[in-house]
Amino acid sequence: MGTKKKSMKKGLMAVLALVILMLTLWQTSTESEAAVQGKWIKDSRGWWFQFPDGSYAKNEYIGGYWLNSKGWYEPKWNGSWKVNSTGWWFQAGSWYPKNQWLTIDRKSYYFDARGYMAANQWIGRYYVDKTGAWTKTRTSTSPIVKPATQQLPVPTYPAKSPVAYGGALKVVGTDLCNSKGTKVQLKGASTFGIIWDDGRYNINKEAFNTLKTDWKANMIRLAVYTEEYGGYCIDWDEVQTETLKKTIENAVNYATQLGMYIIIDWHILQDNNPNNHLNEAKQFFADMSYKYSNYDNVLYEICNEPNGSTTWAEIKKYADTIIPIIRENDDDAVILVGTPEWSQRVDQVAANPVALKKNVMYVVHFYATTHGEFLRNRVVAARKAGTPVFITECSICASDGSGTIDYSSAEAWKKVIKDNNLSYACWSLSNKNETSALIKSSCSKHSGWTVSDLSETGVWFRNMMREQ
Ligand code: IDC
Repeated sequence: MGTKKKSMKKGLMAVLALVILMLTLWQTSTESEAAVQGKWIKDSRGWWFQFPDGSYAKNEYIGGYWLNSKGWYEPKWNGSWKVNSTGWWFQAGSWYPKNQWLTIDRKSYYFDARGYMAANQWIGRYYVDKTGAWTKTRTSTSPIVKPATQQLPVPTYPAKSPVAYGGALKVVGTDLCNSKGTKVQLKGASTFGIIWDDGRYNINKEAFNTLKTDWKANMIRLAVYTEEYGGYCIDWDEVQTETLKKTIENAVNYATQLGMYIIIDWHILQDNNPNNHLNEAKQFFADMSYKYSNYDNVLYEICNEPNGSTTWAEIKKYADTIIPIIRENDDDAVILVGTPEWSQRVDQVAANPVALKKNVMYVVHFYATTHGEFLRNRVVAARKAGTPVFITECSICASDGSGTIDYSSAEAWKKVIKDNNLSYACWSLSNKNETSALIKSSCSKHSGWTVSDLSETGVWFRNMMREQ
């Protein structure tokens, strides 16, 4: 019995040794596979590294050894990767790269101001993946429209917030999904015109937080009018344009700090056709998409409500101009495209959708008293035909933003929204004396609204958001 046990033990040891040997061999072979192809060569001047195609390493690290601008190995710069709880960096003696690119083992890495390796973000025109290696460059060598903004680094969202859960959104089939591909519903409120007194003071972090915590909203839509009074395309003096830009920046910051999604809405209206301010739109979306290319929570609505005689073909032409500009800077942000007749013709899209379809949705707006069954049917039919639909603006009164509320039409819309898991933003976060204003005109608070501070419309939407 004793000897049998001993020999069994011996056998086990032999197997174990074999496994260890195999593992070691496997590891060495994968390591050598991962190593840079080429060979070290020594001549009278010193060491250099030659690649299989005959060229040689210059201004880069190979296996921790620095090859200088002439291609010679410089022993004093020997370096290696380091990691701590914040991230990775590369250390050579007391030196480490900061605010710069560095080529290490044939891959380009970017190191931020503190020296940490950047990952999953755009650095100017270049994208670094999760390993930190540069993987792609903006589509054209010089941008279609040069952004006049600074690019911001990847922000942090509060734990357990909607954006911390949802991440970068994507469109799968006709549905809006989170980064893992599970269906999501964005719901929230649209601001009033961002410069208008009846709503501008409600653009503050506490107000957004009231919507988030009390209404259960996960999104804000920011109405940047283009041609109406105070619009972005109106020839105002410098200071006022700067005020608009600052308001947009503040709003994005508040939403980001709360972990909410935010739609930047190019609110065309009296300008009928988005092509009327094409140049301004090109620059605006180049600026925004560059500035926020590292923000997973920003969505772009490129034309609120084309109207008058504007056709879908004209809107598509506009969209096919603006979308590539956004895509140069941000290849996955969700883009929302308005439709003819004040964004009611989602039914016209399927026959001729935009060219770059990835993460694009089409916009429908409803005002329940004016827009009944016919528009609900269009929404359902459009989805059946393969068109992703997003309701970026709606209310339960008439389409002039006032008049009476049609509760039964409103309930029917609620059902369509629920049945199709549609995302929606209600109009608007203002206390103007009109039915669509969510706050009573007698209420002068700019955040922390209680139910008694809300208009009938406000109460209805708050209930709906808390329910679904
Ligand atoms: C309305 C505002 C109103 C303002 C007007 C300016 O509610 O106070 O005077 O704009 O033209 C929309 C538009 C939205 C409208 C809203 C109500 O997108 O800008 O806001 N509406 O008319 N489409 C349908 C209704």
